[in-house]
Order: sequence, then structure tokens, then C-alpha cells
Amino acid sequence: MRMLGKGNPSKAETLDVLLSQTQRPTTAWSPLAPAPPTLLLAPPFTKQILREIPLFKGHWNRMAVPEKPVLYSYFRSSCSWRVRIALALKGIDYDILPISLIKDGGQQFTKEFKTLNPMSQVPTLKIDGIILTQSLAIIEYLEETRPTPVRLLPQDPKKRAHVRMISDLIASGIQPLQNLSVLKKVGQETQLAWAQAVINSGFGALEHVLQSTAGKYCVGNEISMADLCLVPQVANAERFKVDLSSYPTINRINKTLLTMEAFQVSHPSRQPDTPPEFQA
Ligand SMILES: N[C@@H](CCC(=O)N[C@@H](CS)C(=O)NCC(=O)O)C(=O)O
Repeated sequence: MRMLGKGNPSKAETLDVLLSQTQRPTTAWSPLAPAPPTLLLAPPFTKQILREIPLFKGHWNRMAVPEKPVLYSYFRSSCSWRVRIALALKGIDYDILPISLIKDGGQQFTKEFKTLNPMSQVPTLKIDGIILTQSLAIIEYLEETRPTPVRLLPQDPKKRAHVRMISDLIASGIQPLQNLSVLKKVGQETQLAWAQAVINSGFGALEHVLQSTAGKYCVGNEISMADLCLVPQVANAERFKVDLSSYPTINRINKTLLTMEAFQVSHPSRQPDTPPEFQA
């Protein structure tokens, strides 16, 4: 990180340094390292001097150099994948800080991470100066603050309710029952049968719902938050060897969505923390 302040650099050099510091490195690798500040100023570079630079003139009071969002994520976490798809669809540049749910007994349980997410779960997103947990709340925040280029909630109240209904069906009715912490309690021997049972029960209901809401995607022909929940849940189903042939609508929508770039770049097989054996 270049710092301003030593000697007497020219205004052009000042500007050059400031602009070079508006972005941090693309990926931070240390799980719990605090994000460095976007802009470091040291005397004599005060607001006074910046005000004189034409580019900043008249804008200083409104000017805040945005921090790149940081997503605490685990490659195989379906809830993290939901958020990664949303970030990709919205074209938001962000850093990933991997939190391994396995290594060291689970990095989600460290004191440092618990201060960010008291539930000891991923995802967690640092954005716009706040920390957000709960994937659906995160996606709705992104939708409200960055409605373009792709909307994830339809304007029509009935369709919007359908999107939330399907998202909740998956996020409250299926995923939590086959979450890692639950599987640990269920025990090694019965966890596969347990996961298959809860996914089959949820997918039976979901298939039924989709038959009346779906078009090309879960709700009509526009992509939505429901689709961001569907694809990662199907990946979980495949991981637990659920036979998907009884769910033709789920299967069809999943296949369509997986051809989209936003679903591919955010895929568990293409994350900075994906172990070599799971890389695509
Ligand atoms: N409702 C939460 C659920 C988050 C969640 O269950 N995350 C899982 C990974 S998908 C997790 O961190 N599990 C850690 C554990 O079970 O110890 C959300 O949607 O963000």
C-alpha cells in the first residue's frame, strides 16, 4: 500500500496515489485479517490540500472512497453460494475471505469470527460500512441498494411473494435441516439417510409449488432470489446422492441456470478456497 505524506509530492502524484488506493487486492487470503483501509493519509496531506485538486473540488464533502465489499465464504456452503451469485449478477466487485467450516475444528467458531456472525455461520458480508449476516437479508439489501443491472425481486407483489415463499421454503425448510451442525448431531452413520429424507421431503413440496409458479425460472421468466436458493440446494442434493428424477421442474430450472455465467463463476468448484480435488 502506497502512502502519502513523505516529502512534498506534486498534486499529480497525490492524485495518482489516491486513485491507486481506491481498490484493494482482488483476493485476501488470510481468513480473519482485517481489511486494510482504502485510503491512508498522513500529514501534510490533509483535506485542505485535497480540496485544491480540481478533481475533488466541490465534491469533498460528498466524497467517500468506497471500500470493496468483503464476503466471508466457504466454497461448499450453499448459503454463501446464494450470495456469490447475487454479487455476480449485480456486477459487484468484492474480496473473499475464506472461512473453513472444517479446518481447525471449524473457523466459524473462532472468537474473531463470532464477533462478525454470532451464529458462527457463513456467509457474512461487510459492505457499505456495515456487517450483514443471513443470506436472504444480504440479497435483499443488495437488491435495495443496487437494483441494477439485474433485479432479484419482481415489482409485482404476487410474484414477489412467490419469490420469497420459494426462497423461504429452501432457506428455512430444507437447508437448515441438513446443515453441518445438524448432521454432526445426527451422527456419522445416519447422516446420509437423514439428509436425503429432509431434501426429498422439501423437494416434493418445492416441485409441487414450482408447477404453478415456474416459467423458464422459479417464478415466471425473470431470474430471482428463488433461483439463487434453488441451484445451491440442488448441489447439496447431488452431494447427498438424492435421486432427482422425481423432480423434473427443479431439474430443468437448475440446468438452465447453470448455463449462466453468474452461476458458474460463483460455483463451489471455482472458489479461492476450493481444494484441488473439487476444482473444475
Ligand atoms: N440462515 C443462514 C444459514 C447459514 C448457514 O447455515 N450456513 C452454513 C453453511 S451453508 C454454516 O455456516 N454452517 C456452519 C455449521 O453448521 O457449523 C443464512 O441463510 O445465511
